Amino acid sequence: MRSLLTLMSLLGAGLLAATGGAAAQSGDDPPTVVASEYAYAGVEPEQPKGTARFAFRNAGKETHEAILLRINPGHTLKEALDAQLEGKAAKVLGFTYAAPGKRGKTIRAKLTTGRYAFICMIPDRKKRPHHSLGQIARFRVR
Ligand SMILES: [Cu+2]
Repeated sequence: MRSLLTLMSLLGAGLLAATGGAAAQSGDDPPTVVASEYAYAGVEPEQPKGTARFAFRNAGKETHEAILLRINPGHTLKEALDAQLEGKAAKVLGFTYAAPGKRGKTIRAKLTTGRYAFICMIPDRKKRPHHSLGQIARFRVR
């Protein structure tokens, strides 16, 4: 698990660096994705196109993450989850995580028309990934 977190952190840092030149959204506070057991709150089901920022806060009692996925056309979120996010079903656009009561770093990603989801892959005590317990927030960009 620790190695996955490290990998995802590095991936997230690389993505942030790659999009770091994008203009900030006029100083507005980004919407906050709030994680708990086992859900997210604060994710609007429809989002505008363009560069988006998502702040992250963990209001739960366990560590949670938010992996932002773009589901590729012709594929499903289930396919992506079944493949542990490897393969063609989805692309990881960003990643953040936070310990209980803490804030994670803000995800920044360029959104184009399509289907997206935040998921948490951290396992519970019985080794079930949190997304299998309902920690998924889907949204759409038209
Ligand atoms: Cu979680």
